[in-house]
Amino acid sequence: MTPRDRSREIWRRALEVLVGGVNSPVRAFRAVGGEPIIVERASGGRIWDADGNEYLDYISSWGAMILGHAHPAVTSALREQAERGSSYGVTNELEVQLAEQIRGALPSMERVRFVSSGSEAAMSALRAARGFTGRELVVKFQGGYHGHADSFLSEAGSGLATFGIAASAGVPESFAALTLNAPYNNPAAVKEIFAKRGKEIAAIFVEPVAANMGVVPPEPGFLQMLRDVTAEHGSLLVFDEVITGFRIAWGGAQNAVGIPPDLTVLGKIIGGGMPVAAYGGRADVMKMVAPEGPVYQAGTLSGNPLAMRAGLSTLAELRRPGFYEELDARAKRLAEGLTAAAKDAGVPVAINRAGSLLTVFFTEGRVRDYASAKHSNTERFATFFRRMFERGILLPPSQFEALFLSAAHTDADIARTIATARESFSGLTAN
Ligand code: HOZ
Repeated sequence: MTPRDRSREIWRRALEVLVGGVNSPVRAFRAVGGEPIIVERASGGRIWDADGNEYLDYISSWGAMILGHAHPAVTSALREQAERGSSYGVTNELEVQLAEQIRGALPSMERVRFVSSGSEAAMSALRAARGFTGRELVVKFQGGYHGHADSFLSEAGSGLATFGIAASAGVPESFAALTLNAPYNNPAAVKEIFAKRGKEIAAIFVEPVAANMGVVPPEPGFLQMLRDVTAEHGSLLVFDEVITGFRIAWGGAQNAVGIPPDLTVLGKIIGGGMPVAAYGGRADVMKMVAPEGPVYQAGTLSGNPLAMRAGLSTLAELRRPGFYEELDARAKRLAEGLTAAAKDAGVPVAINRAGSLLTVFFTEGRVRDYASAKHSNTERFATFFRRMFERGILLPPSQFEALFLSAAHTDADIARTIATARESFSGLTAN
């Protein structure tokens, strides 16, 4: 590692001009201490800071870069499209093609609407659910994260979990009262909420594999129970697949579990690194959205042609036979290696994995919901993070996020990560 002088100088300027030095809070590294990485460039599974230091990157743009950075197919598609115009503000065939690809992969998405971020997609899906049902309440899960719209900012995961923000300021109390939180993987709690207020509930929003309190897979029967209870009460089931879409399987987690939601929220991978998200689902529900219906939602850059090209070229790579099997096999090796390394060092950890998503929780017990995730020793996590970082491995800078493997991470990268973790676990319980 060369001294991070230039990075430090840029960070100092960032603090003067950007809020907290960043454009999204989790980038500030506050939960792990030290100054954050300032990126100069990225390629494959690697990222370089402003001082030329190289890191193996397991943030992968929070999952968007499943092919790795600057994949040649995506880069050349972007280059070609840039010559043809970067924004039209009117309809283009690329939007139709990407929607067709998505519907082909996720048949529950009978109609699709593209937007520019996962937050926008989740917010819009909730508005459509409220418009369709004529109901106001939404049920979400403690530690779940559906972006930063007002309705989703209580007991939320991701940055709120990282910074210990129980509920965001600035959300009117009357809005917050419309959101009901249940513990993840707890069917009895959900049934109780529905028994009391089922007729008022527009929708349940759930990550089919929770990945914003760290990775917490659903227990057998949990998602089916959500499907059943929403159907029984005339509410909608909304799967937030911003992280799991096209990651857990071709299409998303709903294909892996065989449970079709009424609406789906997608983001990250479908944009191939460009700002794209989508919501969609049952045609009768999506018919509520303007111009077909009275639920208004719009966007100048929605369906942006550069973003559509990046998404189309990414999905084409994911269709390669064996893509998910190979990625999962490497993630399994990584999880097994980390488990063994922690055990040998006498560090109690719970490692949760779903496909190529994984989290090393620094806790003794099983992690099956937000309460158990919060038992983690976050100081120990921070020390582990810093040791890995100093040795050239960039992990997500929070205990409550997923590590994202990409297809660009090689077997040698996995072996190096495990060996580095072995060094970093050593003596950790002394902290
Ligand atoms: N939604 C991302 C994963 N939790 C975090 C990205 C961000 O907040 O910047």
